[in-house]
Amino acid sequence: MGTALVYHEDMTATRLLWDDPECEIERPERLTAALDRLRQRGLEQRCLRLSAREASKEELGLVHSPEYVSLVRKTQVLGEEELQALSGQFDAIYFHPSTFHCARLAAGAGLQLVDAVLTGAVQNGLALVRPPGHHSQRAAANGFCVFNNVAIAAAYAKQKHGLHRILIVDWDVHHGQGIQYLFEDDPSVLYFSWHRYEHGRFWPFLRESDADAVGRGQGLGFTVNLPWNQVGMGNADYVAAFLHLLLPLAFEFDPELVLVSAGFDSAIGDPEGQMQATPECFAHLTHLLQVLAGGRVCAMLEGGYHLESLAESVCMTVQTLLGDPAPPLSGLMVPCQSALESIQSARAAQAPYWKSLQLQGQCGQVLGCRIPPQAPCSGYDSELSLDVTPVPTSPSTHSPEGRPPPLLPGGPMCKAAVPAPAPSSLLDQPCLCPAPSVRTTVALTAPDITLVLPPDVIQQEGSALREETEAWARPHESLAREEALTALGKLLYLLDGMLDGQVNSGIAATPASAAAATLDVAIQRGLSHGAQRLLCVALGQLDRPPDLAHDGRTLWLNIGGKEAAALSMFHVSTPLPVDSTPQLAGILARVLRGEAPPSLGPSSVASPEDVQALMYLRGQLEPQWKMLQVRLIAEAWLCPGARLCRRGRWGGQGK
Ligand code: Q9C
Ligand code: ZN
Repeated sequence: MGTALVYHEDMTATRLLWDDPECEIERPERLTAALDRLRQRGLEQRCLRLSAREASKEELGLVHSPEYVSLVRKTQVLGEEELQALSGQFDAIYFHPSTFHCARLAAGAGLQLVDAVLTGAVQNGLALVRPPGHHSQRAAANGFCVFNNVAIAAAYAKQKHGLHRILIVDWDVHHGQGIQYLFEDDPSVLYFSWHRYEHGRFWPFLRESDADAVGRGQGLGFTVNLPWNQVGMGNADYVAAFLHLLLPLAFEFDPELVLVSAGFDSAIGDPEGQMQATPECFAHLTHLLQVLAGGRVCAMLEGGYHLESLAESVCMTVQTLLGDPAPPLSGLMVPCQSALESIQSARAAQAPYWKSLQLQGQCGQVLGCRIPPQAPCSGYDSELSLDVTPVPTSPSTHSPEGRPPPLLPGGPMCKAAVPAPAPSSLLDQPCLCPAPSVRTTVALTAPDITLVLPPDVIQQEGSALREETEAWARPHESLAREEALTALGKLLYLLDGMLDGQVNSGIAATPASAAAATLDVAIQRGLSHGAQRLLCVALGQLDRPPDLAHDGRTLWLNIGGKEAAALSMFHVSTPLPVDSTPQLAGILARVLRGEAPPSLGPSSVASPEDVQALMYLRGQLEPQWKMLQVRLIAEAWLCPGARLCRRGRWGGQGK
């Protein structure tokens, strides 16, 4: 459906006219650097370009007092000394004769973006604006922010478009206290912010930036603060914050629109943030938000002061909004202790207001699980994923930093990431892997499946050579039948297309009786033809268990399996109910093509048995899979359910 890019050159006009070390980082080049890089990457050209308009007095009045708007209007005619004097009345603010015009364009850009998304002209978009907005308050400029662009957009989406639930995700490294103040008693706006906090010793030094500020009155639980108490937070910490805190609440909230206060001072290299997340991380954060609100995501620039890091991160965000797959993340995906403490304290503060957190609070920990495994296993990055039953399929490839390169030349790996860049050059080596030209292919023509597919999915004509297919099929009795053999030939051809980087994803149908054998072949083929690691997700029960090599290269997840069991950290099954109707193939195809999944609706509570099964599995897997860890180790020792763990099948063996 498309991505809007809202911009106006006039927004480069406002700038600092006097000496002020605190404010000098907010400069016009921020916009030009981002835009130039978008052009250079061919990303700007792929967007629907919209010229920003000025927000009206009434629109600014949605969140600001008329007196404050008049005050800012008057700065247009002030001389430099008067501008400087007025600026001094606010914290970290400069005014320029063009500030009022720029700030009205910045707010107006957000409104245009919201209009474009909510009228269905585009699916999502980014407004490249300055001055930024999230620190600005009803009657005060603050922290380079004059009008609160994102807050105005939220109020406008409620008033003009009649929305009832808006999620604001503020990934800027500073606390958007302006947005918090404006919506703290409003349950229709869920505000999430992470920010450098250092126990209150970082700007803006507010008590109300801490995790225990959760909103007031009707808005209790609709302000979510995640204070980072150390600098150096990286990809794993950011992703953990999304997975363990933001997303559970966001799914339960079920927003109709997602607004992003997209500050990139939270990225590596930024002098303000001092954090370590690489630009690719913003592709993943964006991607994680795209599953919400039917994919209606409006991002608006806030901070970001390292021009190179900013430009790269903006590209990652836009590229993902456009539907390109997210590039691999560098580094081990292990959140640091301080990040876990912050996430846990925010979860504890929010737990009274959110069912999704209450469920996860239950526990089934094992004392034995606390012992570290022999091999330090931490992150698992699958390069290929197979999703099976009722129809097998697959997306996404990567070669993360520090991992061995693909076995075969010409594999799907991002060429720029091989060989792995030195840690210091993370920013100099943008991942230039082009998205494959074919996004989704249908390999097999089972008539009932073809029916539910989107019309523009490409039907695959090709098949692997007959002899080769027969050779792969030979060890498997269930693959002897002609029908199964034909299906296998098409699947092998699809796999090769993916491993060569020509096809991004695909769906193949196979006879149910041959499902397990087909998967065995697909896994073997994938691993012997260039994939380092492979994720296999099976929905429902197969005709027999898979034949896994247990070498850690295949991660097997059976949803809707017989029982909750972790046979190893690489072989997991849960008994959750699965819906495997033919329509599932249609939804799967749309999502693989990059469409947003349908909203899950107001959250229903999982059954106690399902929750128990999941908690049991989490207890089993947490010691090996560091990304599952949300509790502190000390806390887990005290956990009353800990005794359960002694029954863990392999939790206590790692000594
Ligand atoms: N070194 C935005 O990013 N100065 N505003 C902090 C601490 C103010 C940041 C000084 C930073 C304002 C939108
Ligand atoms: Zn900031």
